[in-house]
Amino acid sequence: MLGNRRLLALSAIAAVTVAAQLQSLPAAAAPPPGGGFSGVAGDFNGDGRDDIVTFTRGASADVYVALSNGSSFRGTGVKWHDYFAAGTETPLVGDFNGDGKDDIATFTRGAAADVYVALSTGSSFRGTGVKWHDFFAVGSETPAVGDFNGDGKDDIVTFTRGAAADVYVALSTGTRFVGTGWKWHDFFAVGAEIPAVGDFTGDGKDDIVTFTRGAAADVYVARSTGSGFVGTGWKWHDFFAVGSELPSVGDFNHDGRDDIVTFTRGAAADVYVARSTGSGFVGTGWKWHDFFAVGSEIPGTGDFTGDGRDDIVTFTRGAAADVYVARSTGSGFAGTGWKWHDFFAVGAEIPQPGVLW
Ligand SMILES: [Ca+2]
Ligand SMILES: [Ca+2]
Ligand SMILES: [Ca+2]
Ligand SMILES: [Ca+2]
Repeated sequence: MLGNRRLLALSAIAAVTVAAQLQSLPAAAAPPPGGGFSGVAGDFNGDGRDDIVTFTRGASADVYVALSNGSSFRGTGVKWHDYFAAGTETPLVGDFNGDGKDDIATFTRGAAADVYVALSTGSSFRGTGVKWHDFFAVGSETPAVGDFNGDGKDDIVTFTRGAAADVYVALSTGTRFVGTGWKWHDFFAVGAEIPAVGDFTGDGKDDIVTFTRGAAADVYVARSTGSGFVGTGWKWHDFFAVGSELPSVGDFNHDGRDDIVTFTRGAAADVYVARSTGSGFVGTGWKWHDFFAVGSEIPGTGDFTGDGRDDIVTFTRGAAADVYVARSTGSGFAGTGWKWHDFFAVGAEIPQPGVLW
């Protein structure tokens, strides 16, 4: 933790040369404090099935993709970019130019607060050093991705969290993100709460959610109007994602409204879902899987089978680097020990989708 704080402080000094900084970084360090990945999956070749990507970060900054064929992820060592998301940058996934193929973005954060995008060609990510915004997600803010104005092009959001709890958005034009200091909410995701993005109302514009976790385990939503997030203190669930569980988002029953999921991990490895009604999340203690994302594995969500219902994935990482999927039936996740890849997201690489905090 101390090491990470030191690295973050270093990254905040713009004068530090990239080369010197990279040499001081361990390959694939943990995300800096205040960062976070809410776990959005991408369909990189546009065939309707979500795929997986992993970022080595560090000095090599390689990006590998394995494509879903509906029953497994294919491809080992297929490099889609050879220098993206260096050091401890925060890489995320979204379709930023709206062509139906998901792309990648990386946020340097710190004092530079640059945002770079590489667009998917369907078989690689194109572009090195293409800056789409030069001041977004400053310091230790938490960036995320969603289509907040519903124009088919994914936009970016950043949460300051802490006491200010401000939320800023920059909209995609298809070639860059516009808007600096456009505050879409001034009190959301307070302190160390965990924010995420999803279309909870089902109107085509992505909304925001925040999980207090801990003993309260409250869940709040603010709805996008296309130019702001409205609603303060709209509690959509009062007991979900307890303690240090990892929450995420997906449309698990394919009704057009995003639902919420929480992974207990550890030895219990339970998975609970509460489904959106459009104005609240219903269901307490609805266990959709009783042994998934064990120990400290990295879980995520996506429609890997392409049937419109979001499924769940888990990455063991480390030396085994196994990837398991359980498929949504609309009322549960089916499959235990369905290995979809046996060597992906090795060591401490950052896979997406993957919820890391
Ligand atoms: Ca695909
Ligand atoms: Ca795209
Ligand atoms: Ca948009
Ligand atoms: Ca739903």
